[in-house]
Amino acid sequence: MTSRKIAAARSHILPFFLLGFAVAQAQEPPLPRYEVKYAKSRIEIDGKLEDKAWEQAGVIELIFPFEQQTGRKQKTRVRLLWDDNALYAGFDCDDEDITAQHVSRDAPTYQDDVVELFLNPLPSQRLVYVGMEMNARAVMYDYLMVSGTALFKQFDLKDFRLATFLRGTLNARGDKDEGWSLELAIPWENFERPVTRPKPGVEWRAQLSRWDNVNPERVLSMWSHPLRRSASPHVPERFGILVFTE
Ligand SMILES: [Ca+2]
Ligand SMILES: [Ca+2]
Ligand SMILES: [Ca+2]
Repeated sequence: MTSRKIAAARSHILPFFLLGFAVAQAQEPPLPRYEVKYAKSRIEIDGKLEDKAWEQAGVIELIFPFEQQTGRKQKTRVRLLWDDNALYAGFDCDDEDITAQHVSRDAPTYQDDVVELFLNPLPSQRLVYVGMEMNARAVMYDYLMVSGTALFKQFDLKDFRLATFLRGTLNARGDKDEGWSLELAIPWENFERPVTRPKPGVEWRAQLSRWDNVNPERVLSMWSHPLRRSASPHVPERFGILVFTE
């Protein structure tokens, strides 16, 4: 093709390309928002979401963004709360077969039945966020993620409290379990300088996710759709918005 023909072809292609782009923009689902309410009473971190305070919190149900994953789609409900001391997360997982092998801090818990919380406490930047991947045995894998590629697992959260409660048997594959739940408290000190503990109206960014079932039936469910074909939750520009309220 001569350069003149290419230029002519481009002049036809360009408007269609722009149209496609505009359609893609219009269809992009908005980022989900969640009101993190102030806990009016004490939360006991025992893995059971039976504390009075949890009744105040709105419920997020994770979605299944990846059509190529054909394993069992088991539901997960997540709640968040805060108070002067900490951010609280409660995950409630339906699960017919609870499995988790890893038992030590920073082991690859993402290979187990695991729930994940990614927190960006400084939404003016998208370079760095804190990742927490917690399995059904209440084992924490925490790290700083930088640029979506460099994962610093020597980063350790201070004084967090974490517990799970299993409604079923762990790693006993022949029976039918009901599910498991997880409670987490993260003291605000972990984010201080440059971030301070939130005041009402402050917004942070976050993703919530869960890996479930055993290979090759692994299924990833999430809060905010990552708009990617590959099953990875590490898409910080698609993190949802947390709004702290009274
Ligand atoms: Ca509790
Ligand atoms: Ca760590
Ligand atoms: Ca499972």
